[in-house]
Amino acid sequence: MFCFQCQETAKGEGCSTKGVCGKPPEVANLQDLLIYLIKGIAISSKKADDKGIDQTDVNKFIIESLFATITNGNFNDDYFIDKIKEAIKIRDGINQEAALNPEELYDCQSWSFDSDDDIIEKSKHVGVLHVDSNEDLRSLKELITYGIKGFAAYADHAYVLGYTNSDIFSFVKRGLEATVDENQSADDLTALALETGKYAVESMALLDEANTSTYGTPEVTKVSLGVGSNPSILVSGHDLKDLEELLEQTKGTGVDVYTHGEMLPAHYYPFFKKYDNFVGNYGNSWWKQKEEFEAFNGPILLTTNCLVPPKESYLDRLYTTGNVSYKGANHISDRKEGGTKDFSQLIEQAKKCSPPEQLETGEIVGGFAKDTILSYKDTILSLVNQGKIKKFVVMAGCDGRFKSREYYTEFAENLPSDTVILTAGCAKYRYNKLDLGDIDGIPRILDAGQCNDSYSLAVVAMKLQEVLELDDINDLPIVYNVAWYEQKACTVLLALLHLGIKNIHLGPTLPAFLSENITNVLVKNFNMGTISDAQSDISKMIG
Ligand code: FSO
Ligand code: SF4
Repeated sequence: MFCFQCQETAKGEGCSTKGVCGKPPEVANLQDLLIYLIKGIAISSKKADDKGIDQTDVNKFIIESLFATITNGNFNDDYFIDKIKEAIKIRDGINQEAALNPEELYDCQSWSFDSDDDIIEKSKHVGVLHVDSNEDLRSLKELITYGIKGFAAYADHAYVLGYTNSDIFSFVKRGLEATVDENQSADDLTALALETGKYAVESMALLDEANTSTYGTPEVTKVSLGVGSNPSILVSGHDLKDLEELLEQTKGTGVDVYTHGEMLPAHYYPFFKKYDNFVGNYGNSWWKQKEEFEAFNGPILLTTNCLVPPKESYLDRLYTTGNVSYKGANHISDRKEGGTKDFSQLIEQAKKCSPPEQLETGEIVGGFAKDTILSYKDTILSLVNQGKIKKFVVMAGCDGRFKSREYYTEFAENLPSDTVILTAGCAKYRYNKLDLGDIDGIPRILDAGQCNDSYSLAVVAMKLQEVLELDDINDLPIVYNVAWYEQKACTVLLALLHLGIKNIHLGPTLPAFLSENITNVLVKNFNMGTISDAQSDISKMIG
């Protein structure tokens, strides 16, 4: 195996024996093979689009498959073997319907497998290092692929809520095709990486529309951190539709529901406030889940990444759904057309469990998505004009388990009192429980929501640029200190670059998949850099 798609990759170079995330080598290889086949399907499906053949099911298969290979999502080799078999059927179906000649398309178009062992053997020879020997081209191709994986996740969430955009699907196919096109130069691929950012913005905008149209506009909300005395279910991941159906099914059962990790922002949506048993947030970001799931005592539902390979002690209480899977955990099947998922097994198990052990008390405040922040626009501009707010610091992105991430707590704690943090994603857990106070009523930490709600922060920046009549978005009093971990953060980064934002500090380390030359291109064109120590960075960024 070889995988270097996330920030925690072994030695900052690549995982080659087993993932630091716990991904077994067999699963890593099978993910490589699935991605390889998906690239072939993208080529065929693009041609079928051109012939006017309906590709709705194929589009869905492509985005779900890409999403399933994101870090910390799916650790189950059987899942990927099934997906690979399905991919072969889908590929042959398109080629037949569109009368395409597989020989002329891509080498994997003519592959077929006689057995699972055959699939496993083939999967050992299609990894990123086998496919491209030029480090710079490989680096750009991986940047594009990870950017597409990231926004495929957002497109999938929007899809589940009934929102799609054909331009996004078209770009997914065009982008994936380019990553296997030997005629693409480094310049072509660099342009395509920035174009990936355009579709990252569109996907986040689509998901924002899907979420706000379905669940209302996020509001400023206090979320309880303590626990009650009822048996309970914990929901983690990012999928709001799963949460909706779970809340509907737990109504009146005496079972409470808590959010974990990236589900925290669900509390900000008006729709979910009607459920009396939706009581609060439990624990922190994804990497602390082993202790927190143990202490929760009740069933835990993982709707998307980030899953950490579980301890035996709570495996029987762990439920996966969607494209999350772990051998030995329970799995809730997908909803049938027009139906809902069936969470009765979790609810029945919850009734037999003890209430959660209390980890914290108190509450935190969030819900500062774009409409809320912009409703304070006049107050904020007046505080900026009076010099009471000197800088906004965007600290969106992901959290991670490495000690180096303590930097972000130290950075937030030591920021001058005339700065305001804008955050989204699980990066927030490094500082969202600090008491940083407020500036004339504006809290110094404004949480917009999940990682995809980084879109909200970009919209706020664009709106402020317009109001202040600035020619360049980089003239705003906003600095960017973004933490990344997995491929959704790659998509957020590409989105920011597409919007012309420069001087982004990306940490705690730069991606291992970027070669020195490609890193230099980003430094030269966007003045992108990484972090050093908190105090020096504060002096450098805030002045
Ligand atoms: Fe975090 Fe995990 Fe949301 Fe990611 S929970 S790391 S960027 O999945 O998607 O922020
Ligand atoms: Fe390693 Fe990250 Fe890949 Fe997991 S996802 S195998 S930690 S690079």
